[in-house]
Amino acid sequence: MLTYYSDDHHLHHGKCELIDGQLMPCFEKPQRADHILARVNNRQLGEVRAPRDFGLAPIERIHSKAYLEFFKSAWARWQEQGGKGDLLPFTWPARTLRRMIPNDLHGQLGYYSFDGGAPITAGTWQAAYSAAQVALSAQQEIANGAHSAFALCRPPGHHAAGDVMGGYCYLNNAAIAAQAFLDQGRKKVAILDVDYHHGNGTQDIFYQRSDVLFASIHGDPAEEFPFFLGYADELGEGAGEGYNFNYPLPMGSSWEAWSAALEQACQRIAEYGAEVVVVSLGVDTYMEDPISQFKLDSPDYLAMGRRIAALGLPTLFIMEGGYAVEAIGVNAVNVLEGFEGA
Ligand code: SP5
Ligand code: ZN
Repeated sequence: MLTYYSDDHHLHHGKCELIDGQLMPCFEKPQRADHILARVNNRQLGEVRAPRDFGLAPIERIHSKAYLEFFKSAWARWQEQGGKGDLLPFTWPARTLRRMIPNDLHGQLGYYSFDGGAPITAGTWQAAYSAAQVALSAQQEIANGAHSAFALCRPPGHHAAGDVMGGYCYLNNAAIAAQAFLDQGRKKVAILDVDYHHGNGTQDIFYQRSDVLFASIHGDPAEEFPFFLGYADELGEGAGEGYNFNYPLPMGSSWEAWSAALEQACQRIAEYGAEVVVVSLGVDTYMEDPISQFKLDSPDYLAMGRRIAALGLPTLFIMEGGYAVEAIGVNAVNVLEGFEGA
């Protein structure tokens, strides 16, 4: 399987995030992608290529121009103000407040985000832009006839909606790739989100559409981030009704419960008649993940890949979360090797 990867992800390295009342070093750090790349090479999964540049147009199919303009220019505005640390939001337009777009940089940052987990640093835009190009390059590989491809994206994307960042995510790489398939003539794309957290951004983007089926297996949002989306009764609306499926699982779930949900999700995808599958590949379901509460073990990821392969569909893997840095390469590449029949 071909891997697409850009060193530009190193340009994004947030300093800290608020965890349990303490400022901790960001869990979403550059070593994550470095470990996955090392494992890809180690296992000789296949060639590793730098992305092509497809420009902004395919990104603008998912994200609003205003949001992209804000994100792209935010760091420079912060520098003009003499900003020192990372750019982080601290006020959001929650219930009781108006959804204004204020003039102030931090006011706008609150408007365009849903949590304080997506710091903007000097290189964040370039890193996120390149991650989207990595996804688009791998997408192109499949459009050209490959049965599978791996987009080693960092930063991840599934929490980002059309004009909202958060949860370590800025540009929704999976959504951008899914839309590219449709724009090239495919009619039905399935997104299977196996990250520990609900892919709220992806769900929101396609919630009213039937050309993308979204299925997500994740920690029950009643107990886990992102808390405010990802419940089982969210089935899509309007034309999208019946094309959104959430499988929230209890804290502590292991492969037995997780694989039963995967089975259901795969059956939905097969019934739908998807032509291609985009997998939002997070491996924060791992038993030793520092911020998550599932109990998958490394061999389970081989079985995960085998079940996805049994769909018999062209499959684009897009890297999302996973914070047990030492094991992240083994676990992510196990899914790919399982898919390939190792
Ligand atoms: C892409 C992705 O996986 N994003 C996840 C963002 C999660 N942010 C919230 C983290 C909250 C962690 N709480 C951990 C408590 C440990 N005691
Ligand atoms: Zn996650």
